[in-house]
Amino acid sequence: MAFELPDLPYSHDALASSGMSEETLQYHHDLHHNAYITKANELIAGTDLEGKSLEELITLTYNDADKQGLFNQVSQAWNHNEFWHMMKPNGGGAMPPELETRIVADFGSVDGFKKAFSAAGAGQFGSGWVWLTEEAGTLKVIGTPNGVNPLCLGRNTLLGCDVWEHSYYIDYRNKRPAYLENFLEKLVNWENVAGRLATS
Ligand code: MN3
Repeated sequence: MAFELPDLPYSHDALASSGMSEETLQYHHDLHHNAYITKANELIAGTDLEGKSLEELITLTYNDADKQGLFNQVSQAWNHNEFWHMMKPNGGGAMPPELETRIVADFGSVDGFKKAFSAAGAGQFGSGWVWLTEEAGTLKVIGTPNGVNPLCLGRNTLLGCDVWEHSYYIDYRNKRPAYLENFLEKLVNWENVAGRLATS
């Protein structure tokens, strides 16, 4: 069965007062995210990859030089499926205590984590993502190019922020650090992050 564009878990204007406009979500979800899904379906149709999940396709294509076109589409389809749930209206604020304890243990402080996340996101050259993931039981921040995500590296995905220009150019123009700061302070759904940590 072909992949379908999932609805946003909130209305298109729900994040506007938290620093992500209705116009950004119209472009980013309805056009960009939809394009990844449409192109993935086109590349899979009629091949022996039909019927596989996005997660399976990401793992299968990541290291296959002949399938990078498909990898780009399926990884970006999955990344955005997850990304919308990592934000919520009036997000940010305090973390659930069990998550904060882990963050403080591995980054020294919540502020230390935010600085590491913002620096990795701002420092990712060109298009990509910044992630919070776990490596051998320790929380880590990593930046990845294009559609690469922690699944490709055999790791869990706790939080991700899209740093492609299409994610911030309407609201922040060229100011990626301001977009990242707003993401951490006003958009992140920390309960979602804590839930991922508890089940991964
Ligand atoms: Mn995007």
